[in-house]
Amino acid sequence: MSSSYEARIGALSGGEKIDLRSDTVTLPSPAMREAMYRAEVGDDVYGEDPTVNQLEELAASMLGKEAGLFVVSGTMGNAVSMLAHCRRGDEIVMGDRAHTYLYEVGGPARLNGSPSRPVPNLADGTLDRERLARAFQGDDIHEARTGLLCLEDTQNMCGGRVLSAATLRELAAPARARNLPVHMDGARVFNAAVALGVPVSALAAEVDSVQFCLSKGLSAPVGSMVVGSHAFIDEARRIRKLLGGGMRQAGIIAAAGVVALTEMVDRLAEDHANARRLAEGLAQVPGITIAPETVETNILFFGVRDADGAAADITPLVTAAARAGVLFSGGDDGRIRAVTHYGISAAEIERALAVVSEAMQETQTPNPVEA
Ligand code: TLP
Repeated sequence: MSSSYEARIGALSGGEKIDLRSDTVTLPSPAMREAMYRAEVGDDVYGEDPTVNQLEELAASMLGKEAGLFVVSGTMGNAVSMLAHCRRGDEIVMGDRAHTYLYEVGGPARLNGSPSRPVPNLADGTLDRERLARAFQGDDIHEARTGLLCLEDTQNMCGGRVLSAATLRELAAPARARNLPVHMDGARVFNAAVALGVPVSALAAEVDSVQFCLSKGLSAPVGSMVVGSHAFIDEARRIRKLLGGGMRQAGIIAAAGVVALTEMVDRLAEDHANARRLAEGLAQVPGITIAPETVETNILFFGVRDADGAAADITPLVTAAARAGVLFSGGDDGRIRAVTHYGISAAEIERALAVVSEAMQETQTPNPVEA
């Protein structure tokens, strides 16, 4: 199976393209396809899909929680978690660069009347402690009551930064002092655990619930997991149904999730090494701005500067690199994001570096007619 299969994967991923836009572009491994083909299934809304049940138990035990829930996406996992923890109208404290704040369609506000209270994220992915301490509300009748604190590990928009167990504990403390629950958007929590060299349960132990993605670095085609206490997961399951997320023979996709958790965790270290190498190489390219020492996992951001050292437009570089087959995502904040993942080799990182170097020369050489 494997050689023609690998060739087909190559074709599906665009052949020669080196796609660094996100780890969401990962394709299922041959073992995942095989497991999906062979999966035993049943009606999961009746709790009768053995493969979904296996995945939920496996996720819960790896994270050290009582129970798990298979959901369609990270966004759904965070939404069911936020709604399960909060009463209607409760405010949710989170980072101002959190995925839950920026990129989840205002879910809690629309679905639960729950406003978000943003606290400034610091460059290291943590939160401004002083602003965090003042973010909790509800003593005064003018204020919405705070229902939940959300933390993100790794912190995507800060550059895949890792929050250790001790840091999570420290950030959770103001919520704990008020007896409030803490949820982790752990879309990439396995990257955090691998980078720290600790079991993922050590990070999960600092929070009440975790959402993590099977379909990013772990390379499953679909799905995320939510884990927490039995009572929390019972409520989350009801909300998943409300949102239309009660799937039926979902074992077909859960089977890939089981492979993701049993075979794809340790290899994340390769993605981290590739990201570090990419960052170090980029730092050598004239006109690129990057701090390679801040690259801890599989995400890095970099910028472009002009001859005077001022931030320059990233569009010419992103466009030229794409023409040469290297895809980055260009943010509207003037930064380019690169994400390493399953399917990107060390050799492809070297090729991407050569492409960036050439593209920089091309885009930064003054036009001789105008000069
Ligand atoms: N992140 C995607 C985009 O939406 C930005 C990416 O390419 O990084 N939490 C975090 C920290 C995430 O990075 C993402 C997706 C999610 C939640 C949402 O997961 P999905 O896409 O499965 O809904």
